[in-house]
Amino acid sequence: MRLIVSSFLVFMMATSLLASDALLQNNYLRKGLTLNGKWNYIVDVYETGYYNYRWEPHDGSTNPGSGAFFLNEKPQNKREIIEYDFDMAPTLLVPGDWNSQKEKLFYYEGTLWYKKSFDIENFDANKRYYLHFGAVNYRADVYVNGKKLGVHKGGFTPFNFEMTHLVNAKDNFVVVRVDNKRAADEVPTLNTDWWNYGGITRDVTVYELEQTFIEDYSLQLDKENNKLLNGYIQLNGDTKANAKVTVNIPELKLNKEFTTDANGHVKFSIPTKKLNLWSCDNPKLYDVSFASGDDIISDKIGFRQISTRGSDILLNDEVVFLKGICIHEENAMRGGRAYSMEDAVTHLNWAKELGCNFVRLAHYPHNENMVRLADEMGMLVWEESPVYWTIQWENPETYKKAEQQLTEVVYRDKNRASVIIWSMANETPQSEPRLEFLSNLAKKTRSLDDTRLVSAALEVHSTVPGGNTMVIEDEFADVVDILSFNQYYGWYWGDIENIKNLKWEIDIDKPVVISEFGAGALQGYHGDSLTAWSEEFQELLYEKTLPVLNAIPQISGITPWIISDFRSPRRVLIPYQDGWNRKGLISETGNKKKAFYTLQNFYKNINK
Ligand code: GCB
Repeated sequence: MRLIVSSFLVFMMATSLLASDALLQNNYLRKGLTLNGKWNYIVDVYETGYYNYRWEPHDGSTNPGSGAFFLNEKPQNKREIIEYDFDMAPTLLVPGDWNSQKEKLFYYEGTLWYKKSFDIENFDANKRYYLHFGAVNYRADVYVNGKKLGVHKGGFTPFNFEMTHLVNAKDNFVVVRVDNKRAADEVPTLNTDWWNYGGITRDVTVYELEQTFIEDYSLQLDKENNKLLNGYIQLNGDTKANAKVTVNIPELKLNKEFTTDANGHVKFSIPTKKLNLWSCDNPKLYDVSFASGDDIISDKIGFRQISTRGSDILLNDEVVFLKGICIHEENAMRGGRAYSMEDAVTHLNWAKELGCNFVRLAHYPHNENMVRLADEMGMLVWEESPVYWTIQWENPETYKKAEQQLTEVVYRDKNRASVIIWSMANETPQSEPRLEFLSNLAKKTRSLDDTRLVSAALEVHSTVPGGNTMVIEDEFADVVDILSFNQYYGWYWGDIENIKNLKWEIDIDKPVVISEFGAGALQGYHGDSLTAWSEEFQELLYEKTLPVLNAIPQISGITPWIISDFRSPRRVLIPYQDGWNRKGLISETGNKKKAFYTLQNFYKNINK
């Protein structure tokens, strides 16, 4: 019994050390102290800063001289040897991946330590302090002033830790061990068609919070009644129970007070007068504020309904056709992961120029600037979980990682009107365990947010090898709200001239969105329209494919692959690829290929 109790305690200690704290809602508009900028770094291929020479982790050790990098030690006298020194080490910019900042880290996958010193101006011992990361790829072990705050895994979602007990006004330091090694049981897994950029890739911020503060809230239009707002507020802190909270929307002259329950939670519904609904043509955002005591948090929220009826997608009860394009989170022109509002402006302006009202953010959650800007621009958004290709379907730990990452992005973006689809996965091979895995993910997603649509990029097959009749034979099609599939007829298989002979036998009455098609083309390389890698071939493929897809009876949207060329280690063919997936409509130098205009023209003339 004693043994059981003590191993349980060890387990509890380990899990509480590992879990990141409850996420802060709307860190985007909360005021904070940015830790962006230069961070010192040490590349640690052999994990010297994490393990001793017997390969035992230093974690928890405060032993001076142990060699644990997170202690950020300095020699105390001229004889003392400490075999690392962050302050003598070079710097990397945060946010930013390391691959695109230092040539010798271009292909690096492994452990790298970051350190940043900081003071907290107007430090107030009566406040609470949180350290927030927009994203770190992939595993982050976070330490403040030599003590471990916790670990987070997952390269594309936010996390935060409370550090009230550790910080002071002056001379604080944060050390982060970042490890981006790919592993079979992680999400994504070993094999992807994109670059595994490592590092602290999004903003790092310190938040000063009241003793009891608003941790989370939601405010959305009811699915059926467009004069009813539903929401909740969650407080965090000692006085969270039976506390007064208010929701204020000045433009609607709406100011409501509610009282939280014993858990600091209150769920509410607020009848309103007629709302100015958010749509692509009218991306109306209301200023909304939530208050509890001295804590006031403001947001800009659009209200709209999204649903399906038969094979139609309805935005505010009107049929909408999704004129889309896929986007990777990469700024090829600067090089590296995209992270900033400027990057988002570049991508979404390209999409607007194409005539899009919809973007598929592939293949993982993108940074928050994208959805915030999409909210402002009236651009509809598909967000995706990094469950890609060959995940370990039967591993419950892998499932937990997928669920956690999806939960984190749903949590972050639930108040964004632009986001209409949660995608569970991309091109996953069929099997019973995979069906169970994805069905559980869909169930979890709907339990978190039943106001949006669920989909996944599936695959199509011909009924006989090389045949012309295309079907979706996938039981997951019964689970999703929108049937999406990727198809590469004319590129990976089939002769593009024959695409017109394809027959689509899709007997499920749901909207169909083609989540990918495309062809590689090296911008500036010209040939006749049968020459692979030429702009002309890509142009021809778009010309032939678009009308055929558009004739699928249930078609409700298209997102060709992809807005711009992106780096992929899988793409080794010189001179055409040279480390780039060339299916972009725009080159890595920002030049448009011919097919860009084919798609633009198609969207301009589409009568939907
Ligand atoms: C796909 C994948 C995408 C690839 C693309 C390609 O089906 O979903 O991640 O990059 O094909 O270019 O082959």
